[in-house]
Order: sequence, then structure tokens, then C-alpha cells
Amino acid sequence: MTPQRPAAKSVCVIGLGYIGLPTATVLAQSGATVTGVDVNAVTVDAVNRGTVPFVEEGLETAVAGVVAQGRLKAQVEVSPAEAYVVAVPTPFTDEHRADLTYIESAARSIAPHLTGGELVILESTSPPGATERMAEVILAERGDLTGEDGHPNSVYFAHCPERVLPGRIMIELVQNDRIIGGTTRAAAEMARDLYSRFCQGELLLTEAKTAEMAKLTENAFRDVNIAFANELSLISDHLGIDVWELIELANHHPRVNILKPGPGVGGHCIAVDPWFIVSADEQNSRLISTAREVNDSKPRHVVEQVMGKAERFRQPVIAALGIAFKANIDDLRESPSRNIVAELAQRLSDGKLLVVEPNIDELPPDLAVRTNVELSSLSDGLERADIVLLLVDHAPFNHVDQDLLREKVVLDTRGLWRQA
Ligand code: SAJ
Repeated sequence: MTPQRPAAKSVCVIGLGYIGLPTATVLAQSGATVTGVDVNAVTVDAVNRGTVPFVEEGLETAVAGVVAQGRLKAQVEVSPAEAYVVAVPTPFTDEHRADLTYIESAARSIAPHLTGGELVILESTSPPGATERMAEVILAERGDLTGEDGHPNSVYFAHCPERVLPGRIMIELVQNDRIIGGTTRAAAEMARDLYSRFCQGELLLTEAKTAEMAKLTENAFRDVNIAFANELSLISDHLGIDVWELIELANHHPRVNILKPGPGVGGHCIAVDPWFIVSADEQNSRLISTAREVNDSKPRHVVEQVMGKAERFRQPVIAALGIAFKANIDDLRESPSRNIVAELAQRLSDGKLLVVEPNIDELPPDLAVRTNVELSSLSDGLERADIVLLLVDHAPFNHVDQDLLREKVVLDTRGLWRQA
């Protein structure tokens, strides 16, 4: 039986990171009273001052607005609400399995506040079965409550994975279609009513496990497609073919659309999520796990290429253009380019690595301690380098004067200058 109640007006969002904070903010903008919870007191203080501890276009103004209106406040403890949104990290272990510790501890912190009738939504990207697991943890703590529909003491559980692109989060949160998977139909409908507060995209109802798998599938699809491009780049290098020309030609076919090869796949989504499918059904995920391996092998290949070119110089100076995980962001986490630079720094016995990264002001600590690595401007890097290694297609690199590269050994892992 579907509960007859309006969309939740009070919401507690647990985890104020890249997804939780924007979600709390758009919920507050939609008129809900939102409590944002984070274990990190620095984050809590920042939000309560109307500021944001990371860079995301349009977020800070929005946070400042809802905090000033009293619609969003942050704290370290969970407090009672009609709906809870869990947006905590799901890291993976060394064996490529999802670590559900943060989800379980969020569930335990919610359990004491429930009275029956509440909705608990898991937003974190999760392996199939994680929403059921979250429900189990809560119901194990609270024997007086049930996960079945229609009782006065029912609690409703759903999985609503985020699918927003970093850099466009505030737009995509509102515009993207949303998959909403309930452990029961009533749970899915309650979650739909909550998301319809701010989401202009289609709200697609399904069951929790399918929703979990759908999110992983989207990222695995992209990973497999990038792996195909990366594999073509390895084959082309071996056969002496220009992979960019090859892909451009093949893409003229009306049903072929090959993605771009690069120095590897980074970020905390595409390079991680496919492993959650593999660990759920290893036997049947051969293509997905091979794609991960192909993409993970690409940075090694780039390092070998550079080391091969460096042999001809006594003290090679290498300008590495970009260490973010993709174009036009400052995020260095799980970045193949950063790993390539670290590996090169370790292997170069003599010579210098000039890191050109327009989106940061200082090198991360692991690179800063290396005496053969320095942060450099684009013009300085290009002038001093014997070898120019393009790793990220940041916008400023588009306009490099090709005359400056004429005397240099150039390794363009993104094919950016091919079109120049
Ligand atoms: N990359 C290539 N070649 C390409 C495209 C990407 O090498 O042709 C590399 C990028 O350089 C980067 C990595 O892949 O290292 C991932 O970048 P991305 O732009 O493909 O994706 P993310 O990780 O920023 O965001 C993805 C998005 N998922 C899909 O497009 C299916 C986003 O919508 C998700 O919300 C996000 O993962 C997430 O949070 O899961």
C-alpha cells in the first residue's frame, strides 16, 4: 500500500562531499529544511559560514543563500528528519571489493532517530545489494521497525545514484534523469516525491538492486569504450599507425563512435565502479575486468615511451603538461597523469621534470619532496624542455604555438595538437 503523505519536508543529508553538499543545497533551495551532517568539523564550520571546502561551479553562492535563509545548517551529529540521504564514500579494498564501512556506520547513526514512516535513501555508488545491507543494519538495531510497506512502523529504503559530472554538478543535479530504486514500491514512490522537489529530468522507478547496477553499468560502459580506444593506441604504436587518424577515419562509419585514447582512466568513479560489478560476479565479468586492466596498463606504457625518448639526452628536461585526472579541473585524485609524473621522477636518475598544471598553485606533497620535480609555467616549461609530454587536454594547452615545439621531442597522449 502506498503511503498517502506529502514529500518529506525535513531532510538529513549524511556526508557533505562532492555529492552530499550539492544535494543538500538543492533540497534546501526547493523549500525543505535540511540538516547536513559530516564527521569533519572543518567542513561543518565552512558550510555554516556559507562557504564550500572544494571547487564546484555555482555551489558556493547557492550554499551561502540557503544557509543565510536558515534552510541549511551543518553539524557533526545526525538529527531526526522525515527523510535521510546517505552520500558517504564507498572506497574499494586492495582486492577490488567495495568497502561498505561508511554506509554501515551512517546506517547505525540514523537508526536511533527513526520512529516509523521515514525514508532512507542511499546515494553513494554501491555494489548490488548495498541498499538491502543498509536496511539490514538499521533494522538489526531497531527490532521494533520493519522494512515492509504499509505498517505504521515501516521504514522505507531506496537507492538513487547520482550521475552528475564534476564541474557541472549544479546543472546536472537538476537536469539529469534520475534512477530511483526502492526496496519496495512504496519506498520508490516516496523517493520519487522527494526528488521531484528539484529534479526536472525524468524520474525512473525500479527496484534497488537494478538501480545500483544501472549506475555501475553506466560507468563500466564508458570504461570499456575508453579501453577499446586505449587498446587501439597500443596496437597502433606497435604497428606504426597514427591512432588519431585511424579513429577519425573509422568514426566516419555511421554506426562507429570510438572514444579517445589517453594516458589512462582516472577519477574516483570510472576507474573504480566497474570493479564493483566484477566483485559481484567475477566469472561473468571478463570483458569489464579486462577493460579495467587495459586502462590501468596505459600509464606504464606512457612511462616506457618517455624513458625510451629520454635515453638520447644526458640530462633530459621533460615538461609534463597536466597532472589532473581530466581536462579543466583541479582534481588530482586517482590521476593517471600524476602517477606517470611520479614514476618518471623516480626513474630519471639525471634530468628534470617540469610540471605544468595551470589549475594548482603548489605540487602535491609526494611530488613536492622530489628534488627533480618543479611546478612551472607553460611558457617556462616549453622553453626549457627537451621532451614535451602532453598528459591532460586543459584548455590553455590548445593554444600552444606549434613553432615552439618544432625542436622538441613531443609525446601527445591526448591527440590535442594533432588537430592544431
Ligand atoms: N577519458 C579518456 N577518453 C575519453 C573520455 C574520458 O581517456 O574519451 C578519461 C578522462 O580523461 C578521465 C576518465 O576517463 O581520466 C574519466 O573521465 P569522464 O569525463 O569520462 O568521467 P568522470 O569520472 O568525470 O564522471 C563519470 C560520468 N559518468 C559517465 O559519463 C558514464 C558522470 O556522469 C558520473 O556521475 C561520474 O562518473 C560518477 O560520479 O560516477
